[in-house]
Parts: sequence; structure tokens; C-alpha cells
Amino acid sequence: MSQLVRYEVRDRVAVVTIDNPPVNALSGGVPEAISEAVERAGQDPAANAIVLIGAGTTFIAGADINIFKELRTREQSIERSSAIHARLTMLEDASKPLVAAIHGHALGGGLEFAMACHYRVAVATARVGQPEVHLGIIPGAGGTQRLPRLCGPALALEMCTDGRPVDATRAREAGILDAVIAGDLLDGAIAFATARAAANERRRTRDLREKIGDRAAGIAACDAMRAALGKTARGARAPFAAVEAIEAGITLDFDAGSRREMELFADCVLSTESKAMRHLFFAEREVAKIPDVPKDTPSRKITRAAIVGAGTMGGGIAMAYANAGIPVLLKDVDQATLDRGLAIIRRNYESTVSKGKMTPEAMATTLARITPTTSYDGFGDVDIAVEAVFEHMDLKKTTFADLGRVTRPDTILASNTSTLDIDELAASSGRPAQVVGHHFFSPANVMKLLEIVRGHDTSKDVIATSLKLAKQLNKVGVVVGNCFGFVANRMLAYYMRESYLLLEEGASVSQIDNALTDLGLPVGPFGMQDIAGIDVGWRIRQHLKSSGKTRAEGPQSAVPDRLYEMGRYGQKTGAGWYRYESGSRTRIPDPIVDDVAAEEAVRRGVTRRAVSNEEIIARIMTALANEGARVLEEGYAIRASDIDVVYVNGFGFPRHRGGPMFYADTVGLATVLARVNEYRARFGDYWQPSPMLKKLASEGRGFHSDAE
Ligand code: 3H9
Repeated sequence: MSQLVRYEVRDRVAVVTIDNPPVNALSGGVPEAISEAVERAGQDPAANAIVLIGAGTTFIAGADINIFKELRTREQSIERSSAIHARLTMLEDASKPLVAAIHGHALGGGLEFAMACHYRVAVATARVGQPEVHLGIIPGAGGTQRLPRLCGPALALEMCTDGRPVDATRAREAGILDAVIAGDLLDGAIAFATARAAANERRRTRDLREKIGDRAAGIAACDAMRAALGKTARGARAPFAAVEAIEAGITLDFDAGSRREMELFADCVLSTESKAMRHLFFAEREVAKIPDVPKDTPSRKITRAAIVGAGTMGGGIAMAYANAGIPVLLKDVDQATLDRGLAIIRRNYESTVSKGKMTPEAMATTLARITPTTSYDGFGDVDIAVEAVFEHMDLKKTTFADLGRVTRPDTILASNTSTLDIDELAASSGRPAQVVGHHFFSPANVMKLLEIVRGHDTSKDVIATSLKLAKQLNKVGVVVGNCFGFVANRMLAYYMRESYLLLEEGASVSQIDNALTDLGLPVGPFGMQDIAGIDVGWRIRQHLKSSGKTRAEGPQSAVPDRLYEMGRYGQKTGAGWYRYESGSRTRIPDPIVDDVAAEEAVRRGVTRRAVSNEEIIARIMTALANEGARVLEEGYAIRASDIDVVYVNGFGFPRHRGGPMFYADTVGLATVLARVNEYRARFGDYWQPSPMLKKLASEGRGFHSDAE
């Protein structure tokens, strides 16, 4: 018997234990060993029933995601799925009651194995789910057929399209689990299995039809889900394929439904969408691995925090800490400013409560973790102080000098600056080893990205602590280097440059925004700026101008400055790139902006023309990839995949496109390079291919090795 699966008999029950750390994924050998053990139990006179359980922290986290890249053709994929379906049918046909005992997670293929058992029991903390959609695929081992048979189409549709696992209580109520075990899981599972054996009971999920219910109602539920996905999953394919497979389970028998699932799975697993999402799965885990900061680097426990600055960012950061259960001091210069900041925080929580996503009690507890203050009293007790004052170097330097004085020598001092030099701030604190950038993205309590900016002297334990803290705050921490704008905003300057220039050349604000939302972004560049504030960009440009710099080389469009001068700061002033009716966030195109763009085009001698959507996407994405390559070759990002993680989590770059660097790989770097050269010929020498782009393109390689 393989080491991956252990077999023993306890109290006349065969216990089959999967032991494939870290998460008992169904890698090669595991499914085979499970079947072998179940077969052996069937013939073992010492066993009356069988329990399938996982060793370590979890039941089974699903198929080994690495194996999908071995699938090259539809036929090959269908053949593999067919083999696994047959294996599960064999388990389901076991001659003795077969009980899955679940702790940790039963996800994807893990839940599919559990559903092929006759019964499922779990500890109260267990979670079960079909998260395949997050990998651009659908359940491929009968999940779309067995799940509706256990819990009905409505919950099956929800689980297979949003991919979120459900907890044991809900799974029990819905019929996915048969019992929640209060004491020891294995003891409980053995007792459960023994009782089933005594009653001579075995229940095959594939034989159940009752929960599937009325055919017309099932089809209507599928139609309703498709309509909902039309709004929330635009551009993605897997959620729709999951609906189709479940619908097949409603309208066809088990075998025909399974066959349809295999075909749909094959189409999905071979898609670019799935490659992109699998790339991100590993990228988001790789990102925490810093070559010179090993896993065992000591880190500090963050139990108390302080934030300086109760504005939009400071308030959002305070909420992120409070949400994570960390008490936080929130300081600003006077009571009136603090009161304003706190009122916004309170309103945000009230809105969450009104949507039913938080209880009033939880709101009260969370708010109580935020202590407003106008002094530095109490800063001597905090483990981290985050500076979130106005984006002004002198002000930030003064703040860092204060923090260096009022906090303990080991307190981490973090700056939320989006552009300024961390080393300059570090120097003012008097203890640069403790200083790091913690660049949150607005709204800081919502957006997942945390850029962890490593200064020249930032100590390794501060980096290790920042990465752990990011997880604690429910963020994805990405360690980046200290350059202007770091990774996210440095690249964004190129994204915006092309957007402004395309506008002057003749595209409209809404055409450019729509081209990007069609690509899958939640909002286009102009809509995004109307949310962030046109005044913010203006201030950064002023700061740069004072030192004779620009954010991105090439022509500097005067259109955003003209809007600023007109008092059009975006949503907050009722007008920016769009106009807004009072109290509404609906973007209404405003011909005034096109007039300004046309005037600026004349001033720069640009002849206006019709611009295609393809050109908009190609120009903007090429600018991003080329600058991303520069960021990489200059060492400000560790890996190309880190840049993808930054863009997906910071700006909502569509996951099914894998991030800007992965997207460039799918376009082909030879094409990306050809475009840079074409733009140089058309627009000027400010377009220069990065040496890394040239090298990779000439070698026929991509930024990533997994973007076949
Ligand atoms: C599927 O099942 C399709 C089926 O329908 C069958 C079709 C035929 N494979 O996340 P962590 C690695 S599709 C390979 O940091 P946590 C992970 O990369 C699958 N590797 O731990 C990491 O490696 P490293 C559906 C996997 O405690 C390490 O394990 N299932 C897999 O924060 C620890 O992971 C899913 O999508 C895997 N399936 O969270 C579930 N899972 O240390 C995916 C993990 O080298 N997994 N690894 O960086 C998860 O959601 C989380 O890992 C889990 C634990 C919640 C289980």
C-alpha cells in the first residue's frame, strides 16, 4: 500500500487515512491508493464499514492544481475525467457503508470524493466547497451532478459559481453533510459508520433525485443565475459552464449529465481563462516568498497599532486593523478633523450593517477598537505606527521624526505614502531599520493589495512581520522596491499617459473606459480617477514639476490639469471626467471634456481621428507590460507574477486575464515588442522597448514559464 494512504481497522471499521501533506491534494497515486484501500476494506472480514479521513490539517483540498497543465487536448481531458468518474462510481458501489470524515476543508475533488461516499460527517469548523471557478474550471469529477442531488439546485448553483465554501452547519442543514460531530472526529465517524453497518444502510448519491425537484423550476433557477452572472462575471466563462453542467444534471440522467460535465470541464481547463487563474493561484502564494527573507525569519506579533492621519486613507486603514481585531489609536491634529474621520468610519460600518453583512453588535465591538486621539499619548505601547498624513514630504518627515521619538525602539514605523521616498522618511525617524512602506489602496478597508515597500535599511524581520500582518489584515502583501510610485502607481502612470493621449487623438472618455471594462476591469481609467479624485493626481504632478520631473516620459497631456482648474475633481465635486447628478454615482458623459481634449489636441498639433477599441487596449496594455518589464529589470519587483498580483488585487485587473504581465504573454512578447516599435515610429522616441522585453521576445520566451 502506498505511503500516501494508510489502512487500519479500528472497532471493526476500516480507517483509510489520506496522508499527502500539506493539503492532501489528489496528486498522482492518491486517488488510486484510496480506491485500493476501499476495495481492500470491502474484502476485509475484520471490517464492517469504512471511514475515509485526512491526516494533518485538512480532509482533501482537491485535485493537484499542477496536473491540469499536463492536459493538452479535449479528448485527453475527457478521458482523464472519465477515469476519475469511474473511480468515484466504484467507491459509491462499495459493498460496505463508506463514510467521509471531514475536518479542515473538503474542496473541489475533495468534496467530490466525499459526495461519492455513502455518508459525510464533519467537525463544526469544517468547510466544504466547489472552488473550481476560481481556477477557471468547473468541478470535473461529478460535483455538478452529485451536489444538486444532495442540496438542491439553488445552493449547488451558488457554490459552483461563486466558489465560496460553506461551513459545516449550513452544509448539514442543506443535506451535504449527514452529521456534525461534536467530539473526536474519527471516533464519531466510526460510531456513525458502525450504526449504518448495523442497519445495513448505504446511500448512493447518484441515485437521489428528490432534491433536484421540479425540472421547470430547476431550469428557471439556472436562467436566473445566468442573468445574475451576466452582471457580476462579465467576460468569465467558467461560472456559466458550471450553470450549464448543473442544468444538464437537472434535465438529463446521471450518466448523460456527467458526460456533459466532462465536456464542459475539458473546454474550461484548456482555456486561457483557466491558465490565467491557475497562474494567479500559485502567484498569490509565491508572492510571500522573499529570496533573502527565509520562512523562519523571526517576526513580531502585532497586538496594538496607531495611525497618524484620520483622512480617507487613515480611516480606512484603522478599519482594516479594527476588522482584524487589532486595537488601534487614530490620531489627527484636532478634534474637528477626528470627528469628521470617525463619522465616515461609522457611516461605512452602518452601510455594511444595513446590507446585512455585519450585526449591530459586531459593529459596536469593532468600532470600540478604534480610539481617537489628538496626542501621541499611548504611542509608546504600540507595535506598529502607520503614517497616513497628507502626501507631502516635509509633513511626513516631521511625522516620522515624531514617531521615532514617541514610540518604542522596536516599534515598526510604516508609511502609507503612494509615491515618496521611503529612505528619506526612514532617515528622519532616526531608526531606518524599523521603517517600511505600507501602501494601502483606496478604500483601504476593502482593497486587497498591500504594497510592502522595502527601504534600503528595512530589516528582514520588519519585512517578515509585514507579510504576516498583511494576511492578518486580510490583504495580499507584495514586497516591492523603493522607486517613485513603487510598482502599482509607477506602472499606472503609463496606463494613464496612454489614456490621456488616446483621448486627445480622438477616442472619447466613455469609449476608453468601456474598452477596458469590456476587457474585464471593474472601471476604466477615467471612471477610476473620478473616484480617486483628479486633485490627487494634480498634486503629485505639481510635486514632480517642482523638481523638473514627470511620471511617465512622453507628451504630458494638459487635459487633467484643465479639469482640475475648472474645479472638476471627480465624483466629490459632481463633475470630473464625467458629470454626476446630485447624490448619484452614475457616470454621464460630458461633451465639455471632449471639447477640452479637442482644444489640447490642436495645441499639440495632433490630428484627431477615429480610434478603434483594439488600438485602445493594445496601446494601454503594451505600455503597462513594457514598464512592468522595466520595473522587473531594475529589481523593483521580485517576479513578473508579483506584478500580476499587484494589478489584480490593487486595481481589479480581471483575474481571468491573469494580470498585465500574464496578459502580455498571452498576446505574445514578439507582438508586444512589435507594437512598441510601431508606436515609436508613429508617436516618437519616448516609446522605447525595455531591454528585458527585447531579450525575452528574441528568445521566444514569455515573462512567465506557465503561460504556454
Ligand atoms: C479540483 O479539485 C478539480 C476537481 O473537480 C477534479 C477534476 C478532475 N493543488 O493555500 P495555502 C499548496 S481543482 C496543489 O498556502 P492555507 C499551495 O500552493 C482544485 N497545491 O494554505 C501551498 O504550497 P506552497 C480545487 C495546492 O492553509 C500549500 O499547498 N481546490 C493545492 O492558507 C499550502 O496552501 C482548490 O481550489 C492544490 N489543490 O489554505 C483548493 N491546494 O506552500 C485550493 C493548496 O508551496 N487550496 N496547495 O506555497 C486552497 O484553497 C487552500 O490551499 C486551502 C488551505 C484552503 C486548502
